[in-house]
Amino acid sequence: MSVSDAALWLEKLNTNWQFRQAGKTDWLQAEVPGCVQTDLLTNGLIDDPFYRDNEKTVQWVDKENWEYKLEFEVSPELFSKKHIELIFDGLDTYATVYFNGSKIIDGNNMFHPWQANVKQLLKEKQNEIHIVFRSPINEILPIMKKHNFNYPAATDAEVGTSPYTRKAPYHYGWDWGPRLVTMGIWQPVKLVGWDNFKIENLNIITKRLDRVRACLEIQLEIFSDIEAPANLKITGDKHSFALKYQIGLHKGLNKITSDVEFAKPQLWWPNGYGKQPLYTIHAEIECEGKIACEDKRIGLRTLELRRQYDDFGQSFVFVVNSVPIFAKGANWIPADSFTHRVSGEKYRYLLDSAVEANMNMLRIWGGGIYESETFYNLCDELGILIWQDFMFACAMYPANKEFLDSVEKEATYQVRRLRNHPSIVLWCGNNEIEGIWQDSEWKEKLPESAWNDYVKVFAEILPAICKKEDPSRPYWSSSPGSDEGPTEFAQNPMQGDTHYWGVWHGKEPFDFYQQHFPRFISEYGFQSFPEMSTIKKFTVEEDHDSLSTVMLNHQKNQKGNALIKEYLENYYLVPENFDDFILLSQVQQAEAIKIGAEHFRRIRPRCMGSLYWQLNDCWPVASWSSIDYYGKWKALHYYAKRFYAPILVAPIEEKLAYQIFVVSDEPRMNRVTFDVKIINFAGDTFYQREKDVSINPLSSAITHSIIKNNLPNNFNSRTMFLHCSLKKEEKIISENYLFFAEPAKLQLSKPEMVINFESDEYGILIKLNSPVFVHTIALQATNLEGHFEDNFFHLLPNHEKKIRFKTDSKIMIEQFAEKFSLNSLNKLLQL
Ligand code: BMA
Repeated sequence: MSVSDAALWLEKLNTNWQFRQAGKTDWLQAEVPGCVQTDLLTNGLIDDPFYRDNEKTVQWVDKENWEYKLEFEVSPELFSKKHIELIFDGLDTYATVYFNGSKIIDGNNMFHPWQANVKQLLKEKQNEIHIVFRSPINEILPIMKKHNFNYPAATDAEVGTSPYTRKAPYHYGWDWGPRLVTMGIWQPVKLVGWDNFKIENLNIITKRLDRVRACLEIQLEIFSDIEAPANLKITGDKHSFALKYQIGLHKGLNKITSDVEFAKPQLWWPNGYGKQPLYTIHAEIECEGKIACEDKRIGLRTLELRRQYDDFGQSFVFVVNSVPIFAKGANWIPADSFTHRVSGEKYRYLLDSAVEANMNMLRIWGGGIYESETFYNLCDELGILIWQDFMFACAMYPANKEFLDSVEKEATYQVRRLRNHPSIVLWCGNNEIEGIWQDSEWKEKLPESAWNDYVKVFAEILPAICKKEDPSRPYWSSSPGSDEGPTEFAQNPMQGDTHYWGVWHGKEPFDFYQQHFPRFISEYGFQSFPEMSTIKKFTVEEDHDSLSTVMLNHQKNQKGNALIKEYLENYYLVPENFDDFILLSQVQQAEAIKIGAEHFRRIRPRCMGSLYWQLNDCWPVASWSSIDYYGKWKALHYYAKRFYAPILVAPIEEKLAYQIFVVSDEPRMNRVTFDVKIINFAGDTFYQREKDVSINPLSSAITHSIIKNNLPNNFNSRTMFLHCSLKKEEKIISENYLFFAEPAKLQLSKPEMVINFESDEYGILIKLNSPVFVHTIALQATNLEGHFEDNFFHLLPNHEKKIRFKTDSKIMIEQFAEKFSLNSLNKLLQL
């Protein structure tokens, strides 16, 4: 299509912006997309809020007003268009926009675009956009004063203004996040010019689908200011279909629907169940010599949230293409306090890491942001299912007309934007509000109207929008929740999803996970510190104490560091050395979550989902994450790769026996060789069985039992352990351990390790061997770019283990050996 044919002309306005403190300072360079805090940082006007306890020194920023301006000219092509719109994809948040001196926008919600018709105001040269961002705190304080009660926000770290503002809740502080209340142009800005008509929307609905045939409904919305005949072309790639016909455009919104059918559609599957083929649907309209087009990428799958009555209550399982999927994954929070800094590479790295850990679902938690297109596109490509919360969390929200209108606009925009992503499988109203309402003093302290306000947003407006704009997906009012709409008991093990925090917040022992039988667990978690290389990035030597001001500022769960210590005292010991303490905190976290995750998988189909809290961090901090802010995998992430393996061998101690379960998420039958041993740390075998077994598809079953009474007389719980493995075609596909006593009670020998290095085209190969059992080996390569393919594993006596350190940079063995170090529980637990 040539330039003059295009009905639409777009010019980006993301460069040459300037900013200043309202009316006060000189104009300085600004970045768009961006925010005041990062602009101040780049201009050297504040210190890095992530460093030490600088967060405290930047709290003044959100109490001030800020101005942004841009002077620009436009091309003759744009200038000549009949209609010209200025579009801000996102303004954070209270923003008044002036265009060549005229006020055009009064923004109050960061979660949907703001746009204005600027045709009459635009000049070819010397245009100016001027925006005043008002402090989101000062904006709300007078409103709060007027009311006889305030809507509570459980995690707002300051005055509690957050529920009144449609802005990412975590900006106001969270129990893993700093309080950095941003302001600014957080999404791209553009001018869009068009003549005669433009495509407003392209939406594809799967009406019927199986392996034989796909029936789709294509919905196209065209806005036109002329009445004329037009040629329409809609095509799908992969030889699926092509439609061509004439329509008559009328003035206003033209809604066109077409049904298409084609044979042998390629089905889209979650990770682990098949491939993720994606179809691109292309719509093109030609009228009076002008052309407008739009593409949409979709995946073909059926979806059902199956809630059937059964022996345990009511199921809660996502069924994709008729296969019930055990959801394995974690909760996703924004990957930065300043989300414009999250690059495509960072999204890719984090989502690839999720796939490497055998995950197939992430929950986009409601205290953050609706994620970027890049994020959802990657999830579509990788087969990661998305549980999508709306952005409301741990607070009660007002429901006056202005607020409800704003929510309605936000939700309509987001549902329309995201509904064609096959990865998204659920719309959920909010995070934990129903649960907190029931369990806290809110119920007593707040007037009844506060609950009625809740009902308006989460039981009326949001479900109505979902039903209208996207009837293909289920709506769930709150997580945890026990029914579609508000319920009396949010947490119900018989139905719905649950959050279980007895382990950690409730100080319960790890094995209490095994006393819980949820239908779907969408949160459970345990904290640890990020690794030393990360800690060193925000500290100086004198901060290296868990009680130092700086370490406490990077721990937002008030009792967090004390809890980590308390659990270490119970299961391990509290090392005096800071580095060891940090490392052991990671081992402890990994072991805790492993106990939970394996239990939830063993009890399938009663439980059909395990999403631990949380995958990632928004800054360097002690938290529940399995990957830290700098992308470093904690011990938990290596563990997740094992406990989320498609086929898992998972032993458990019962009263009279050790039961060894095999859990399979594979939709096909498998033949494997099962092996179990009880051996001591020196390698002597006391019990062994090996057998070939068939594993049913999508199943969990006991494969072997060892009756305690049949154990040898010289059984010793402190020097022996159980090892089990599954082999397929001579390759170990899952292996696991069961210890008969807490780690601190085990009589582990001093490690005597033989370590050899070899280099190959992928990096360095490390070969480990030991005459005695080595419990939880932690490998480290200080200051080297690259990562270990495996880490935080056990080493069986006299069994060589090879691990590769993968790196792109050329490195000599001697250089590597110098930077390489190794730790283990054998060393850490020696008193
Ligand atoms: C959960 C989440 C978050 C919180 C986490 C850890 O319930 O929903 O609100 O960060 O607990 O306390």
